[in-house]
Amino acid sequence: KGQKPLTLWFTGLSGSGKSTLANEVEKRLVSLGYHTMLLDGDNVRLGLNQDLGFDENGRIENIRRIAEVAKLMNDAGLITLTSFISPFEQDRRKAQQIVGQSYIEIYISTPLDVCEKRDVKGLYQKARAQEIADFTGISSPYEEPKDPQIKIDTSNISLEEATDYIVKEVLKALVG
Ligand code: GGZ
Repeated sequence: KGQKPLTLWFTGLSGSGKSTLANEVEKRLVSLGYHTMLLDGDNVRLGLNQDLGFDENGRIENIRRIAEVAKLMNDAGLITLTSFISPFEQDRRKAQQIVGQSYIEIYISTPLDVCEKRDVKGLYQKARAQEIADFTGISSPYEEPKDPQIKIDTSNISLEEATDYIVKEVLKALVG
């Protein structure tokens, strides 16, 4: 089916629900007949970007390369979903420039205390114990998006509700 390429740029803290939601949104789009590509830590940080760490320069280069890949995927006609913390405003603006008009920012605004309580991977505990350096929200900043196209806090809603909301907003961009 003919489709307009988009890059759905998920941003938010570790544990905010980005990757879970990006996965669900992708499934929903695929079931509607769209062709997609999901970029996340598992397929990018462990491969293409395995030379990069979590200091400021590592994150800047991480985001730049992801934006370039998203653009290539868009050029191939795919809806790209990216799930990275992308903590710096300047880098998100650069990503938007690289990707161009197809860029849609989705801020998963689940607050730090909720993310820390979830602590799915035990990383916040390690960061508090200073076993991990430069941990976003603890020892490295997260600059809140000022004007995201879509914003959702997953603290008090189900995965299904959050997915429905994002998909509804994305479909507006796809048909509009
Ligand atoms: C933040 C870190 C760090 C540090 C490892 N700070 O919850 P996760 O595990 O699966 O997601 C986090 C992921 C963040 O990588 P990104 O590529 O999204 O970050 S950025 O956009 O800022 O470049 C977390 C894990 O990697 N992780 N060390 N110090 N998250």
